[in-house]
Amino acid sequence: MNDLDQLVQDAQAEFAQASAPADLENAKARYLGKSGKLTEQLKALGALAVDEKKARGALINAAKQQVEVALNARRQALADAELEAQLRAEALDVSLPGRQRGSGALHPVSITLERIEGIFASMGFDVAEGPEIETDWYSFTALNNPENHPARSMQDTFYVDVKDADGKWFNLRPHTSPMQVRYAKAHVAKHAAGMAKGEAMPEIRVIAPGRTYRVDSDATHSPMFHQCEGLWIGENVSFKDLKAVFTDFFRTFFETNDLRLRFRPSFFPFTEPSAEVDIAFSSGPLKDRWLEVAGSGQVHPNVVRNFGLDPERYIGFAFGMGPDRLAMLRYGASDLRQFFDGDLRFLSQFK
Ligand code: 2NL
Repeated sequence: MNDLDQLVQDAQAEFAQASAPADLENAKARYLGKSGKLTEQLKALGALAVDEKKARGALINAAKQQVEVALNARRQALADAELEAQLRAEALDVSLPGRQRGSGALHPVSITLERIEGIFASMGFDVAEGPEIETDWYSFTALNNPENHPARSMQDTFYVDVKDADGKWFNLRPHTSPMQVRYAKAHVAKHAAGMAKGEAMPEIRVIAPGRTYRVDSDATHSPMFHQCEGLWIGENVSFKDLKAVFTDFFRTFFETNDLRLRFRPSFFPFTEPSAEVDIAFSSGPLKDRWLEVAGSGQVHPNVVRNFGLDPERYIGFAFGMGPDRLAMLRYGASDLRQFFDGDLRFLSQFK
C-alpha cells in the first residue's frame, strides 16, 4: 500500500469514528484543512520535476476525491441519524385517543332532592330555601320546644359563637322547620292586609329541603345531613290528606304501587298527635320489611299561633323526611357517610 492509499484509509477510519458533526469537521481539517495531510502533499508538489509533478498530482487529486467522498458520506450519515433521533423524540402517536374533558354530574343526594321537589311541586307545594344559621327562636321556641328541652343541648346542636337579638347563641339549624316558620309568617303577613273580614287565608303548602346539622356521626348519621320538611295548613286539612299525600309521594318516588304505608304513634314537640311513617315494599330485595322514612303529625296549636294564625280556625299537618336515607334506599347504599366523603369512585356511579 502506498502512502496515499494509507492516508485515504486513515481518513476513512477517522471519519467513521466521528460520532458528532463537530468531531467530523475536526477530522476533515486534519486532512483537507490549511495544513491538513493532503494539503501538505499538494504543497510538496512544487519541489518536484514537471513530469513527476503531473503524475503525482493526479494521484493526490484522486486520493483527495476519495477523502471527500468519505467525508460527504459520513456527513450525510450523521445528519440522517440526527434527524432520525429528533423524529423519534418528537414522535406523535396519532392513533392515541384524545384527552377528554371529564363531564360533571349531580350528587346522588341532589338528584334525590330534585326528585322530591318535583313530586311535591306537582301536588301544589311551594319549595322554600333559607338560612342554615338560625336564631334560637326559629329553631326551637317557635316549634314549641320548651326552654330546657334536650334537643337544644350541646349534645345535639351545633352553636355559633355569636348571639342573636334575644341574647341566645345562633345555631346551625338542626332541622329545616325554621324555614317553614319563616315561610308561614311571610305568607300570613302577605295576605293579612288584603283579606276581607272573615275571609279565609289561602292555604299554606310548602316544603323546605336543605342541609341540616347535628352532633352525630356513625354509619347512618352524618353531622351534616339533609332534611325535607313539609307543611300544609288550611281550614280543613286533616291527617287523611297527609296519608293521601304520603302514599302518592312514596309510590311516585320509588316508582311502584307495590308499596304500603304504616303510621305509628309517636311524639314530637311541634305536632299533636304525631306519627312515625313506615313503608314496606310488596316485592323486591326489601320485600315486607318496614322501613322508617318520615316523621309527621298535626301541627301543634302553639306552633300555628307562632305562624300568626288562630289555631281555632287553621289546622294542618307537617312532616319531616331524610333525603339521604331515601337516596340510600333508592340506590342500595349501605353507609350514609359515603355520600359525603367526596370519593369520585363512589359518586360517579350515580351519573
Ligand atoms: C322526623 C321528624 C317532623 C315536623 C317534622 C314540623 C314543622 C313545622 C311545624 C310542625 Cl314548621 N312540624 N315538622 C313535624 C313532624 C315530624 O320530622 O323524624 N324527621 C326526619
